Amino acid sequence: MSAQPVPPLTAPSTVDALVVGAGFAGLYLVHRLRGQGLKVRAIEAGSDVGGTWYWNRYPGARCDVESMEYSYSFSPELEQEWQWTERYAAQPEIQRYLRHVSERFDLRREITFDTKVTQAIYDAGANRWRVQTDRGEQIEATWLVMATGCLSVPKLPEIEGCERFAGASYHSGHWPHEPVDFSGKTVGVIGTGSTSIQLIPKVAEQAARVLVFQRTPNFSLPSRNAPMDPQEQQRIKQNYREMRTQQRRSPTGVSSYPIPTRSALEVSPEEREQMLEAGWARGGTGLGRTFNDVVRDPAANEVVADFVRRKIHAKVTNPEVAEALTPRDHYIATKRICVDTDYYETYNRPNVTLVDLRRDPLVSIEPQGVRTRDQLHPVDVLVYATGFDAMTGAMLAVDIRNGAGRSLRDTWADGPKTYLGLAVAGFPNLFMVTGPGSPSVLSNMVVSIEQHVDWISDCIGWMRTHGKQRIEARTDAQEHWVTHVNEVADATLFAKANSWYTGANVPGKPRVFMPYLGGVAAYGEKCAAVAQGGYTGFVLDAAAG
Ligand code: FAD
Ligand code: N01
Repeated sequence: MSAQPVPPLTAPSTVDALVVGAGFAGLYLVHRLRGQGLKVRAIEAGSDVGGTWYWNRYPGARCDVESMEYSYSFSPELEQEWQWTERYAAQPEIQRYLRHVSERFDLRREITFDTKVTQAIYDAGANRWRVQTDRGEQIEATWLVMATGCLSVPKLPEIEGCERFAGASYHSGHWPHEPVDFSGKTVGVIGTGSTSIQLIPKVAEQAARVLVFQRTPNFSLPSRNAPMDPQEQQRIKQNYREMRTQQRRSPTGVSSYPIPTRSALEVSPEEREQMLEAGWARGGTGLGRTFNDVVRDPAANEVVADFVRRKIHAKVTNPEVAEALTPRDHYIATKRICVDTDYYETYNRPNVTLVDLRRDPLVSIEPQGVRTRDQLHPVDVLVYATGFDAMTGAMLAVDIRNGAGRSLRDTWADGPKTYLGLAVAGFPNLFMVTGPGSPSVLSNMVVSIEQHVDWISDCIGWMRTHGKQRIEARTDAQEHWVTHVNEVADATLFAKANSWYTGANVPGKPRVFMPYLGGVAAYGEKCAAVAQGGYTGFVLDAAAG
């Protein structure tokens, strides 16, 4: 993205709050801030609302937190009127839901679509953010809230020759709106993360052949997705308030996961097996939370990893393929655990071939297909399911500068530092939703988004009633928070994995464990205490820059 401002075509428009992004976070921000009497505008790069669920339209895309939990809690009426049709909603349904929210709460009139924010410069004298868009518009705002998403910047692989490919190619995170027809085609899929694990079984049903190019196998658990049971839906609706309270009191923002109380090493092998079988049968990511030490103790982790490895071998009929699909290079649950419908079973199909890039490394993309060291694999279509520049990518794609002219890119050159994942020292009146240093991607994100939006909106409301204009995180409070985030991460096995949580998937990105592992409940209490203390750790009305 260009850092050069485009000259404004019109006089700057002025708002109280500018929201960047119109996914789950941006929509709720518009609703909350406008409800407090602020003049609000949202700018969205896409042509519609939805964020993740607008962009990721690949076959098989769906959530892996159950639909009844992966939804807004702010409106009991909305909760009651919306009917989910599946245990885990698919992308079209989630996008329909978000469109419904945007219409029901009349949010669209505040949103400008097909427009990217390219630059935001804080004018200390005026206490205003001067924001530039790629359409040449300048907007001035007292408050700038980045609701730009943790997984919204698709990452293409650093493979030589991508541009030479003669067939059609797609990145999963930028999928076309019209359905892609794979009939009769040989399709190459690069990557085997959560996205591919959802996509491959669907593509294999249609395509003549699928070649899966796998560099690192991942652990995947069965979703047990099913049509929503109307009685179960009704039961949850009757108890929604209680469920929402449980979500906020839980470590992950998911009320249906039991909070583990026992070590994997303190139960007998027979009982362990029964507990793991129960988690496997229940479906979803809850299996990873069967014991309380899975992400802390390598021996406990091995108990769960070994169980899943045995399941992979039981599902895949060719033992060589099964072994190639079996992760042995990282602790289970320290990379985002995947959830699937018939992923491993798909490798029993005659039209699906696994290309193990650890044995035969990928060399280049050629006009006809994918070249590995040992051979050329001709394909008609290429799917890049190669992930995202996660957590910081969208923030840093915007040229954000403070009153002293210092950019966020320079400020975060050694990795992101934030106070509570909400604010950055030196950047007044700038907030992030689910920023690095908050539970974000390690939680049910809708719960974390609502908590952040409520905190930000309450903060702005408090500032206005207390006659304050400027809020800025203190450097010492930020340092203290960053140390705490690191200490919590270092006490686990998470930081040992080469995952996007640490930026390891983007060459040159500083290796920092970005999300906060202290859990949704503990984190929420800390944020609430900061607010109740009159925004401790922040300087109010501080000089900027
Ligand atoms: P997003 O939905 O990413 O929205 C951000 C928006 O900001 C985007 O529309 C983008 O276009 C816009 N934007 C960014 N930069 C700019 C700019 N400079 N100018 C203008 N607009 C900009 N989380 C879960 O908790 N459970 C799940 O089951 C789950 N499933 C997922 C499945 C997939 C395929 C993916 C990719 C992610 C999934 N997630 C899941 C994470 C998901 O991203 C969040 O749950 C949630 O949708 C994020 O909402 P958001 O509004 O914060 O960000
Ligand atoms: O991306 P990823 P994703 N050559 O980064 C491979 C959420 N999500 O889009 O591991 C060959 O996980 C890379 O290989 P390696 C969820 O939070 C949720 O799948 O680097 N391969 C890896 O296999 C998730 O974690 C759902 O060796 C290359 C893959 O590409 C996040 O989004 C569904 C390569 C990228 O995997 C991202 O998931 C979908 C190269 N040069 C997404 N470069 C749910 O179910 C990269 N790869 C809720």
